[in-house]
Amino acid sequence: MKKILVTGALGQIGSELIMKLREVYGADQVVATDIRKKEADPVVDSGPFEILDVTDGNRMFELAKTHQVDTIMHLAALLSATAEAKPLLAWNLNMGGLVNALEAARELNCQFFTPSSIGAFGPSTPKDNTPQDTIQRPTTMYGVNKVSGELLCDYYYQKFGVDTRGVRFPGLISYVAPPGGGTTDYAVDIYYKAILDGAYTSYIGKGTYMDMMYMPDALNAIIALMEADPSKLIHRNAFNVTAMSIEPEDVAAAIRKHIPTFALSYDVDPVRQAIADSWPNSIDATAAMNEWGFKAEFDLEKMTEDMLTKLRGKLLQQVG
Ligand code: AKB
Repeated sequence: MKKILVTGALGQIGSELIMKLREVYGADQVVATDIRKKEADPVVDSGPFEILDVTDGNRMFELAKTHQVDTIMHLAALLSATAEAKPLLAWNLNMGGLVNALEAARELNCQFFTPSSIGAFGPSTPKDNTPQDTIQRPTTMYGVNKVSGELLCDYYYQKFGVDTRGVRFPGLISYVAPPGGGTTDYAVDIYYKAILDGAYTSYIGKGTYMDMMYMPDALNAIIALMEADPSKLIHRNAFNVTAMSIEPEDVAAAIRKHIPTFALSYDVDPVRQAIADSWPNSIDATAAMNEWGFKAEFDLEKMTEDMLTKLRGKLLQQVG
């Protein structure tokens, strides 16, 4: 990776990935793109930024060509709950954007990364320690997009030799940019509410286990996979990665070590609960560990301490 174009740069992953990539590869080497531009945003101000609607394949190609990139990281996509509310938009944006990005990578001979998700699994998938290679019959539009995306990336590698790589991300927790429209978002919201109100009402029910990961581990995973020796990669796209399998009570207990009076209650949203119920309780990341050395540094306790400290600082800054 020498010069990288990133789509969805102002989203939850992009906001932090851009800054990390600029730190590692140089500010001018990372072209951030998004459908909108934010004023006074570090992503916009710290290096090249271009407006890009990922459904516009010509513009995507032109931008990648003009900036002479050798790597495309395609992040722009609707998350699971929004995709369920707007399935046709999700198909058009998630699949249209992906095929445009893959085409640009094919024509310009770029290395390629796009994230899949635990959403690529469904109710008939083994729920515990879900294997890397297993049944994938998701029942959500997001899941259908993710499985199709995994297959499409495999196809571009096998058919055209595009160096496609990807992971199946669990819920990602971070204090920088909030996620939007995901099923796992409760695990971010809970920290904001713990600091601001000392209490949180969860839309995901008690005892619902899902995999999660802290953003610094997710960023390191992306770079490690992209830098990995290709001869060692058996799976290439859609590696299971995870740092913890947790339910709302686990997060509450970790928060109470810092905010003892924190109160958790429930008002379950049937739509997001149904999505969560169709996903694994925990996934097996052995293939990622063996093939490219994946390792997560943050467990629930370490993440909670860091998250509360950093979020407190951020919220105080916003008030002051
Ligand atoms: C979502 O909840 O939609 C995402 C995901 C797990 O892909 N965070």
